[in-house]
Amino acid sequence: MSYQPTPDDKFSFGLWTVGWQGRDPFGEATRPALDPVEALQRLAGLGAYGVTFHDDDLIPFGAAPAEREAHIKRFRQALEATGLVVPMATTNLFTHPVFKDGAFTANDRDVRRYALRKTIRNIDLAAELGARTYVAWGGREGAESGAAKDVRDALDRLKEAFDVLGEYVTEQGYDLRFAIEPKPNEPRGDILLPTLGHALAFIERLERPHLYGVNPEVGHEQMAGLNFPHGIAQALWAGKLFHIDLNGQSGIKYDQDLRFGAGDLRAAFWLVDLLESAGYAGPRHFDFKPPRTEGADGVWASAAGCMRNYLILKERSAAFRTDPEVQAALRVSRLDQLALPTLDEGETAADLLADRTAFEDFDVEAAADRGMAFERLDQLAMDHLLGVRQVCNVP
Ligand code: XLS
Ligand code: MN
Ligand code: MN
Repeated sequence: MSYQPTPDDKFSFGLWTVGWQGRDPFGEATRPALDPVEALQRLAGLGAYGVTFHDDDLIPFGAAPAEREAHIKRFRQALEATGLVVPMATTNLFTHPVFKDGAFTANDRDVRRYALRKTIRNIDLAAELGARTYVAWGGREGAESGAAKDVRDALDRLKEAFDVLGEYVTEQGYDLRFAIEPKPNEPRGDILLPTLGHALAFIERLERPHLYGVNPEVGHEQMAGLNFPHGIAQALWAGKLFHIDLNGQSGIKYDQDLRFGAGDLRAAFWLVDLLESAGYAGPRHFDFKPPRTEGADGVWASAAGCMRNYLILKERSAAFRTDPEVQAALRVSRLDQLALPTLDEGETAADLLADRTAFEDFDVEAAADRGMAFERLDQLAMDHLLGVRQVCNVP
């Protein structure tokens, strides 16, 4: 297999990813600015299908209307020339100092109103460009100290903001849904909606819950020590996986945004296995940062590596799932039983209480003695991941 991506793989990249100049809290940029048009040409050449952007990635903050239009026109022409689509767009509500205390939850009311206007302006552009998902990452919605933010009031304001945006897209008739992106910290000491679970619970309190889902990022959940594939499984189970940010992270530390497959490789394997077996149909979106050690060539090698690693893991997962020994091992570990309802169809709690085999006659010790055989199953997965088992029946 060549692991050469094609548009059918639905790989997309943020303009801010390949365009990252390498500025960090301790050092200046190590790379020159990248023209979005060049980014599109290079990404299309590598086999991507889509490109995403924050408003300010495309149009410099504060650009006059004519300048804004010129940037949009050039971008549209590059989209047409390359055949790339815009599946998602988002708002930069974190770079300018006006957002230092947040955007939708800033203590200052005028800042909150400005943030909503900035977002709505880019939602109009996103809809014009055919985006179906609008991501909202609230990086500055948070605090460094206890009294600085009344979190319950802030959540009221966050709900208010999303309800206003939901009302707006509904009234405009846009075919656009929101994907909330959780992150525990960075740049704020603590960010609101820090994990997938917080975001999923929040969505249910909104006026139009069907319009909102999540955009989980690999590294963000792993920064909190959480199991990313488990979180994704719950988002899928809830019908809320609207979008995904793929990258790599090595444990609980700053947001590394490594290329996909770097960092926790086993989590990446189980993630691809889950997305592919669950039939996730959305974009495979990379939100990574080519390390600042890289020059221009390294940027494209890093972007190509994200897609290559996804395709390798997809192949490894297919080999794992179609291996007859794995299928037998799954049965030995009783995964087929987990898929069965615990009560029979129509069986009630009273029926369960009347069933002596379920309790009075149940051999607790014998059941406790049964091993689960998970170690053999996991070693089979490991062998497939490491490529030491012969690949059989790969579709
Ligand atoms: C930052 C986030 C950001 C969002 C989009 O940590 O990942 O890049 O994906 O604003
Ligand atoms: Mn990140
Ligand atoms: Mn992200």
